[in-house]
Amino acid sequence: MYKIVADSSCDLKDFPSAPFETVPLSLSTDEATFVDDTNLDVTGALHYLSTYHGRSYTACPSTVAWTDAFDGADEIYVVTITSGLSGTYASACLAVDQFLAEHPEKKICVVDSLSTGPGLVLLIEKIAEWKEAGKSFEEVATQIVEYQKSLRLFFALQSLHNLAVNGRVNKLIASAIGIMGIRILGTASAAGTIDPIAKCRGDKSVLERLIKEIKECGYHGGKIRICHVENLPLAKTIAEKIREIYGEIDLQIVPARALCGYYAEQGGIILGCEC
Ligand code: X90
Repeated sequence: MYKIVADSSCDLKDFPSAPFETVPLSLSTDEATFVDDTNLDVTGALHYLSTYHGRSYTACPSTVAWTDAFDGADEIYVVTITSGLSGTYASACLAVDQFLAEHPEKKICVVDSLSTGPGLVLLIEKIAEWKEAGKSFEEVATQIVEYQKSLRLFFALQSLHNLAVNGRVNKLIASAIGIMGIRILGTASAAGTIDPIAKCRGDKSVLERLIKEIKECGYHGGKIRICHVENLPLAKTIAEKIREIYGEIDLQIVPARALCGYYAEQGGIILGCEC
Protein backbone atom coordinates (compact mmCIF):
# COMPACT_ATOMS: atom_id res chain seq x y z
CA MET A 1 0.00 0.00 0.00
CA TYR A 2 1.23 3.48 -0.82
CA LYS A 3 0.72 6.71 1.10
CA ILE A 4 1.33 10.40 0.51
CA VAL A 5 2.57 12.36 3.53
CA ALA A 6 2.86 16.15 3.36
CA ASP A 7 3.49 18.84 5.94
CA SER A 8 0.72 21.27 6.90
CA SER A 9 2.00 23.97 4.55
CA CYS A 10 0.09 22.12 1.80
CA ASP A 11 -3.13 23.64 3.21
CA LEU A 12 -5.08 20.42 2.58
CA LYS A 13 -6.73 18.73 5.55
CA ASP A 14 -7.65 15.66 3.59
CA PHE A 15 -7.23 14.31 0.09
CA PRO A 16 -10.00 11.78 -0.54
CA SER A 17 -8.61 10.28 -3.76
CA ALA A 18 -5.47 8.75 -2.15
CA PRO A 19 -4.17 7.52 1.22
CA PHE A 20 -3.00 10.81 2.65
CA GLU A 21 -1.82 12.34 5.90
CA THR A 22 -0.40 15.69 6.92
CA VAL A 23 2.25 16.32 9.54
CA PRO A 24 1.93 19.64 11.37
CA LEU A 25 4.38 22.48 11.76
CA SER A 26 3.79 24.57 14.89
CA LEU A 27 3.39 28.26 15.62
CA SER A 28 4.35 29.81 18.94
CA THR A 29 4.62 32.88 21.10
CA ASP A 30 6.42 32.83 24.43
CA GLU A 31 3.04 31.99 26.01
CA ALA A 32 1.24 29.66 23.63
CA THR A 33 1.88 27.03 20.97
CA PHE A 34 -0.48 26.08 18.17
CA VAL A 35 0.03 22.78 16.41
CA ASP A 36 -1.11 23.16 12.79
CA ASP A 37 -3.00 19.87 12.79
CA THR A 38 -6.43 19.16 11.33
CA ASN A 39 -8.23 20.09 14.59
CA LEU A 40 -6.70 23.54 14.92
CA ASP A 41 -9.03 26.56 14.90
CA VAL A 42 -6.98 28.33 12.21
CA THR A 43 -8.89 31.63 12.34
CA GLY A 44 -8.58 31.77 16.13
CA ALA A 45 -4.86 30.94 16.11
CA LEU A 46 -4.08 33.50 13.40
CA HIS A 47 -6.08 36.15 15.24
CA TYR A 48 -4.20 35.44 18.47
CA LEU A 49 -0.83 35.57 16.71
CA SER A 50 -1.56 38.79 14.81
CA THR A 51 -2.71 40.66 17.92
CA TYR A 52 -0.04 39.26 20.26
CA HIS A 53 2.41 41.89 21.50
CA GLY A 54 5.69 40.07 21.39
CA ARG A 55 7.58 37.74 19.16
CA SER A 56 6.09 34.77 17.40
CA TYR A 57 7.83 32.02 15.50
CA THR A 58 7.32 28.63 13.85
CA ALA A 59 8.94 25.21 14.01
CA CYS A 60 9.16 22.32 11.60
CA PRO A 61 7.67 18.88 12.44
CA SER A 62 9.60 16.55 14.74
CA THR A 63 11.11 13.38 13.29
CA VAL A 64 8.70 11.33 15.43
CA ALA A 65 5.71 13.10 13.86
CA TRP A 66 7.04 12.07 10.44
CA THR A 67 7.83 8.44 11.32
CA ASP A 68 4.38 8.03 12.94
CA ALA A 69 2.83 9.16 9.67
CA PHE A 70 4.99 6.72 7.64
CA ASP A 71 3.76 3.76 9.67
CA GLY A 72 1.63 1.18 7.91
CA ALA A 73 2.57 1.95 4.31
CA ASP A 74 5.11 0.16 2.08
CA GLU A 75 5.64 2.91 -0.42
CA ILE A 76 5.71 6.47 0.89
CA TYR A 77 5.86 9.77 -0.95
CA VAL A 78 6.77 12.70 1.28
CA VAL A 79 6.13 16.24 0.03
CA THR A 80 7.58 19.17 1.99
CA ILE A 81 7.63 22.96 2.05
CA THR A 82 10.72 24.50 0.43
CA SER A 83 14.09 23.67 1.96
CA GLY A 84 15.04 27.24 1.06
CA LEU A 85 12.92 28.63 3.90
CA SER A 86 12.33 25.80 6.37
CA GLY A 87 14.04 22.92 8.13
CA THR A 88 11.03 20.72 7.34
CA TYR A 89 12.68 18.97 4.37
CA ALA A 90 15.76 18.22 6.52
CA SER A 91 13.61 16.87 9.37
CA ALA A 92 11.75 14.64 6.90
CA CYS A 93 15.05 13.30 5.50
CA LEU A 94 16.27 12.55 9.02
CA ALA A 95 13.01 10.73 9.79
CA VAL A 96 13.34 8.72 6.57
CA ASP A 97 16.88 7.61 7.53
CA GLN A 98 15.65 6.47 10.95
CA PHE A 99 12.59 4.75 9.51
CA LEU A 100 14.57 2.91 6.82
CA ALA A 101 17.10 1.72 9.39
CA GLU A 102 14.23 -0.09 11.13
CA HIS A 103 12.28 -1.01 7.98
CA PRO A 104 14.82 -1.55 5.19
CA GLU A 105 12.18 -3.14 2.93
CA LYS A 106 10.13 0.07 2.64
CA LYS A 107 10.42 2.55 -0.22
CA ILE A 108 10.38 6.26 0.56
CA CYS A 109 10.87 9.28 -1.63
CA VAL A 110 11.10 12.82 -0.27
CA VAL A 111 10.13 15.64 -2.61
CA ASP A 112 11.38 19.14 -1.79
CA SER A 113 8.61 21.28 -3.30
CA LEU A 114 10.88 24.38 -3.35
CA SER A 115 7.47 25.97 -2.89
CA THR A 116 4.57 26.08 -0.48
CA GLY A 117 0.76 25.67 -0.37
CA PRO A 118 -0.53 25.31 -3.93
CA GLY A 119 2.87 24.04 -5.10
CA LEU A 120 2.57 21.08 -2.73
CA VAL A 121 -1.03 20.47 -3.81
CA LEU A 122 -0.01 20.12 -7.47
CA LEU A 123 2.76 17.64 -6.52
CA ILE A 124 0.41 15.61 -4.29
CA GLU A 125 -2.24 15.45 -7.02
CA LYS A 126 0.32 14.37 -9.63
CA ILE A 127 1.69 11.57 -7.42
CA ALA A 128 -1.86 10.31 -6.79
CA GLU A 129 -2.69 10.51 -10.52
CA TRP A 130 0.44 8.54 -11.46
CA LYS A 131 -0.14 5.88 -8.80
CA GLU A 132 -3.73 5.55 -10.04
CA ALA A 133 -2.32 5.04 -13.55
CA GLY A 134 -0.06 2.24 -12.27
CA LYS A 135 3.36 3.91 -12.34
CA SER A 136 6.08 2.21 -10.29
CA PHE A 137 7.78 3.77 -7.26
CA GLU A 138 10.94 4.38 -9.31
CA GLU A 139 9.03 6.08 -12.15
CA VAL A 140 7.15 8.39 -9.77
CA ALA A 141 10.28 9.21 -7.76
CA THR A 142 12.28 10.30 -10.82
CA GLN A 143 9.48 11.95 -12.82
CA ILE A 144 8.13 14.03 -9.94
CA VAL A 145 11.42 15.95 -9.83
CA GLU A 146 10.93 16.93 -13.48
CA TYR A 147 7.29 17.84 -12.84
CA GLN A 148 8.35 20.06 -9.92
CA LYS A 149 10.52 22.06 -12.32
CA SER A 150 7.48 22.80 -14.52
CA LEU A 151 5.61 24.43 -11.64
CA ARG A 152 5.64 28.11 -10.70
CA LEU A 153 4.47 29.84 -7.55
CA PHE A 154 3.35 33.45 -7.22
CA PHE A 155 2.09 35.35 -4.20
CA ALA A 156 0.52 38.71 -3.39
CA LEU A 157 0.95 39.77 0.22
CA GLN A 158 -0.21 42.80 2.21
CA SER A 159 2.47 42.37 4.85
CA LEU A 160 5.82 40.65 5.05
CA HIS A 161 6.10 41.31 8.80
CA ASN A 162 6.15 37.69 9.97
CA LEU A 163 8.48 36.63 7.15
CA ALA A 164 10.87 39.46 8.05
CA VAL A 165 10.94 39.00 11.84
CA ASN A 166 11.63 35.31 11.31
CA GLY A 167 14.47 35.99 8.89
CA ARG A 168 12.76 34.53 5.81
CA VAL A 169 12.90 37.74 3.79
CA ASN A 170 15.15 40.76 3.71
CA LYS A 171 13.95 43.40 6.21
CA LEU A 172 14.45 46.17 3.60
CA ILE A 173 12.00 44.52 1.22
CA ALA A 174 9.53 44.01 4.06
CA SER A 175 9.63 47.60 5.28
CA ALA A 176 8.68 48.83 1.82
CA ILE A 177 5.09 47.65 2.21
CA GLY A 178 3.67 48.40 5.64
CA ILE A 179 1.58 51.03 3.85
CA MET A 180 -2.18 50.64 3.36
CA GLY A 181 -3.21 49.27 0.00
CA ILE A 182 0.31 48.27 -1.06
CA ARG A 183 0.85 44.65 -1.90
CA ILE A 184 4.01 42.89 -2.81
CA LEU A 185 3.88 40.50 -5.71
CA GLY A 186 6.56 37.86 -5.70
CA THR A 187 7.53 34.42 -6.87
CA ALA A 188 9.42 31.40 -5.58
CA SER A 189 12.97 31.38 -6.97
CA ALA A 190 14.42 28.19 -8.44
CA ALA A 191 16.15 27.68 -5.07
CA GLY A 192 12.82 27.94 -3.25
CA THR A 193 13.35 31.34 -1.71
CA ILE A 194 11.34 34.56 -1.91
CA ASP A 195 11.85 36.62 -5.03
CA PRO A 196 9.98 39.96 -4.98
CA ILE A 197 8.70 41.11 -8.38
CA ALA A 198 6.82 44.36 -7.83
CA LYS A 199 5.03 46.63 -5.42
CA CYS A 200 1.43 47.07 -6.46
CA ARG A 201 -1.10 49.66 -5.34
CA GLY A 202 -4.50 48.01 -4.88
CA ASP A 203 -6.06 44.73 -6.00
CA LYS A 204 -6.59 45.84 -9.60
CA SER A 205 -2.90 46.49 -10.09
CA VAL A 206 -1.98 43.18 -8.38
CA LEU A 207 -4.34 41.34 -10.70
CA GLU A 208 -2.92 42.92 -13.86
CA ARG A 209 0.68 42.27 -12.89
CA LEU A 210 -0.03 38.71 -11.76
CA ILE A 211 -1.71 37.90 -15.09
CA LYS A 212 1.27 39.37 -16.96
CA GLU A 213 3.70 37.26 -14.90
CA ILE A 214 1.68 34.08 -15.44
CA LYS A 215 1.67 34.71 -19.21
CA GLU A 216 5.40 35.40 -19.28
CA CYS A 217 6.35 32.28 -17.36
CA GLY A 218 4.87 30.20 -20.16
CA TYR A 219 1.45 29.34 -18.73
CA HIS A 220 -0.86 27.86 -21.39
CA GLY A 221 -3.94 26.65 -19.53
CA GLY A 222 -2.47 24.05 -17.13
CA LYS A 223 -3.75 23.37 -13.62
CA ILE A 224 -3.92 26.23 -11.13
CA ARG A 225 -4.35 26.01 -7.34
CA ILE A 226 -4.90 29.13 -5.24
CA CYS A 227 -4.69 29.49 -1.47
CA HIS A 228 -5.99 32.57 0.33
CA VAL A 229 -5.86 33.94 3.85
CA GLU A 230 -9.45 35.06 4.47
CA ASN A 231 -9.61 36.61 1.03
CA LEU A 232 -11.93 34.48 -1.09
CA PRO A 233 -13.13 37.56 -3.06
CA LEU A 234 -9.65 38.31 -4.47
CA ALA A 235 -8.98 34.59 -5.11
CA LYS A 236 -12.27 34.45 -7.10
CA THR A 237 -11.48 37.62 -9.03
CA ILE A 238 -8.10 36.15 -10.04
CA ALA A 239 -9.78 32.87 -11.04
CA GLU A 240 -12.38 34.70 -13.17
CA LYS A 241 -9.75 36.76 -14.95
CA ILE A 242 -7.64 33.66 -15.73
CA ARG A 243 -10.72 31.81 -17.06
CA GLU A 244 -11.63 34.84 -19.19
CA ILE A 245 -8.26 34.50 -20.92
CA TYR A 246 -7.62 30.74 -20.89
CA GLY A 247 -11.14 29.26 -20.85
CA GLU A 248 -12.41 26.47 -18.57
CA ILE A 249 -9.15 25.45 -16.94
CA ASP A 250 -8.73 23.13 -13.92
CA LEU A 251 -8.57 25.63 -11.04
CA GLN A 252 -9.33 25.20 -7.35
CA ILE A 253 -9.29 27.59 -4.41
CA VAL A 254 -8.60 26.57 -0.79
CA PRO A 255 -8.28 28.54 2.45
CA ALA A 256 -4.83 28.55 4.08
CA ARG A 257 -4.09 26.42 7.12
CA ALA A 258 -2.14 28.08 9.93
CA LEU A 259 1.46 27.91 8.63
CA CYS A 260 0.80 29.60 5.28
CA GLY A 261 -1.83 31.82 6.94
CA TYR A 262 0.72 33.10 9.45
CA TYR A 263 3.39 33.89 6.85
CA ALA A 264 1.16 35.03 3.96
CA GLU A 265 -0.82 37.08 6.53
CA GLN A 266 -4.31 38.53 6.38
CA GLY A 267 -5.54 38.94 2.80
CA GLY A 268 -2.59 37.05 1.32
CA ILE A 269 -2.91 35.03 -1.88
CA ILE A 270 -0.62 32.23 -3.09
CA LEU A 271 -1.02 30.78 -6.59
CA GLY A 272 0.63 27.71 -8.03
CA CYS A 273 0.46 26.83 -11.72
CA GLU A 274 1.71 24.32 -14.28
CA CYS A 275 3.81 26.09 -16.88
O1 X90 B 1 9.46 27.10 10.91
C1 X90 B 1 9.56 26.63 9.78
O2 X90 B 1 10.39 25.77 9.48
C2 X90 B 1 8.63 27.15 8.69
C3 X90 B 1 9.17 28.29 7.95
C4 X90 B 1 8.35 28.66 6.73
C5 X90 B 1 8.71 29.96 6.13
C6 X90 B 1 8.05 30.38 4.86
C7 X90 B 1 6.61 30.11 4.67
C8 X90 B 1 6.02 30.87 3.51
C9 X90 B 1 4.52 30.79 3.43
C10 X90 B 1 4.50 33.00 2.16
C11 X90 B 1 4.49 33.37 0.72
C12 X90 B 1 5.00 32.36 -0.24
C13 X90 B 1 6.51 32.29 -0.37
C14 X90 B 1 6.98 31.04 -1.07
C15 X90 B 1 8.38 31.03 -1.53
C16 X90 B 1 8.92 29.68 -1.82
C17 X90 B 1 3.83 31.72 2.53
